[in-house]
Amino acid sequence: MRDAVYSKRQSHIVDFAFSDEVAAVFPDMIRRSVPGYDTVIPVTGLIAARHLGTAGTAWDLGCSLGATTQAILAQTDAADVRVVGIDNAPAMIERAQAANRDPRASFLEGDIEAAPPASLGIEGASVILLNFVLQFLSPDKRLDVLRALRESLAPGGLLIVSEKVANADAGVHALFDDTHLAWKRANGYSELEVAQKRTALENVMRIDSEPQHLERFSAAGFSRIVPW
Ligand code: GEK
Repeated sequence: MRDAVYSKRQSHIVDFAFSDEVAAVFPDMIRRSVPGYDTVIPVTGLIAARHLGTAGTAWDLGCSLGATTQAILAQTDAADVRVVGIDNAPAMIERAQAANRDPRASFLEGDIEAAPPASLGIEGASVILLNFVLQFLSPDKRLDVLRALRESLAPGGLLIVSEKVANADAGVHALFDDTHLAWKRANGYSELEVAQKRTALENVMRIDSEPQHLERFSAAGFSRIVPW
């Protein structure tokens, strides 16, 4: 279904939420809004599946409709692999559960910022994925969340993170930002849709620069940090 959530002029723009209206058009919304999404998801699925090998559990946090979960399972026939998707938006989890056909996948409603990983069942994880999710957590909670996730990885476990990043150089940042908006218009979003969505996301999606991310992974105790 085509995303038209911001196509009509709104007198008051409320903060963006992962509502039922958004969940219904999410695949179209994310493909037309996030450059690289159609590459990032299958490649993270491939990396995760290779790391899992013949057995183990991967946790797809902020799973939305389960695209990453399904990308992992598409890359492995191993019967003893499990993928658990967690999201705090009920509309996403209901749809992910309804569409799932793979008995190795399961989906749970849970808040990864509020709940310690063990209370969500995340323990001894082979792989944890955060695809475009950290950017929606409170900035002051991100380090604690990453620290707790590191502790819930099995020895040799892997955390895969994909994010929109800011550039520390304001001029370069403005250039990329402008290019991103042009890319959205090229994907069929009107000037009004682009502007209204931007306002709605202002307080909800707060992005960090790559050096901030690298420093935080290090502070959270990750020993090998590799940008991809
Ligand atoms: C994909 N990974 O298609 N706890 C759990 N989930 C959360 C939280 C939280 N505290 N905060 C936000 N979310 C997906 C795409 S979308 C990215 C991820 C985007 C969830 C939120 O409900 C939403 O489903 C997801 O994180 C972010 O591979 O929309 O740009």
